[in-house]
Amino acid sequence: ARKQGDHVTRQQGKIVVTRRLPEQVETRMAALFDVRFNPEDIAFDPAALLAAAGEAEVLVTSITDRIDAGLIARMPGSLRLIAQFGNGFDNIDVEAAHAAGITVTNTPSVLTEDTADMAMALILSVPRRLAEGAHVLLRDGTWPGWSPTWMLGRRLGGKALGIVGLGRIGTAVARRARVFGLAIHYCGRARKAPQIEEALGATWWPSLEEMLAHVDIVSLHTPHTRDTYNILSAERLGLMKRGAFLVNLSRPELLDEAALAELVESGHLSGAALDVFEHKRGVNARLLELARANKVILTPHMGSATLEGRIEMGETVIVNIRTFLDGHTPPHRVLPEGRGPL
Ligand code: 8YV
Repeated sequence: ARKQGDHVTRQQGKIVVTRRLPEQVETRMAALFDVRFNPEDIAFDPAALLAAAGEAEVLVTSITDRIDAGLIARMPGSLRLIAQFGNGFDNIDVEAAHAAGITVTNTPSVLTEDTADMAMALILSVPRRLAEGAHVLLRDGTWPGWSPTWMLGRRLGGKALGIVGLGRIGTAVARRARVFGLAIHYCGRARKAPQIEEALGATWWPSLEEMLAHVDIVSLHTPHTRDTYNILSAERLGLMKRGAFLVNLSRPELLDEAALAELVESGHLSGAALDVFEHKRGVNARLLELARANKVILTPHMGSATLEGRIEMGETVIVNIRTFLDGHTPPHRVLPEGRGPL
């Protein structure tokens, strides 16, 4: 039987990892634990995982690995910890894990700044027509030459940015955006302390609907939970200002992709920059078509993808595992309670 407090020495820790991790992380983990990496880099195959699991005490997962109640029930009885290599953990049924006596951890903080950098890059990319100008025209040799009327985008300074979720990443985005001259607006579960609002120059909106109707750019920085699923529904997206645009580096489940495509197609929204898509379904065909027409910028879930960030995520996973195997509560334990409505 699994007991949360059992003491196990580090060297005995049997770990199974769902996929390959950056070399530096794998080397470090292999030096510390008895570890097996799934040789597949991209695909997640529950059957292969179960076959590789052996008597694993720890399972290391990533965002596209669906660790649902059914899989948790079929994992070996030795499993006591699911250590997510990532900040978000909506791929894991934390309630089912908890009910089975399995602890869950994640790697917050270490990817905050990298993700905020990418958010800023995407916020800049739509109004300044970055992908179209820098990538397509020169690469394809379709640039007719410079003219004062050519490639006119829209100025970022003076526009209003609406941040949905002013948590760690949202705050890091606000700090950057302020330097670019954007007025910061936000909504979220709770209003921030006056000194935080003052430091960011941030204006709080108790209603998401009202904020959407006020801002020029909407950027999503809230996790995907039962309560945030489809918060940007067709109806709410329709409230956005004419000419506004949307940035999503969080989770695809937060918004209605078909409605977003329609609003860009109709010209109501000037565009969108999306880093996340429903992994199983792939990219929505209409959004892909809009990307071909340079109305939408699509990046393949690159928000936190820096070598430094990945190494720090690996270190955080290792700290969580070692602390747990030493019989203590890991620093980044995730609890099953819902995070509550936005
Ligand atoms: C990474 C992410 O792809 O951490 C998250 O929540 O969405 C991404 O930054 C992920 O960490 C890798 O598992």
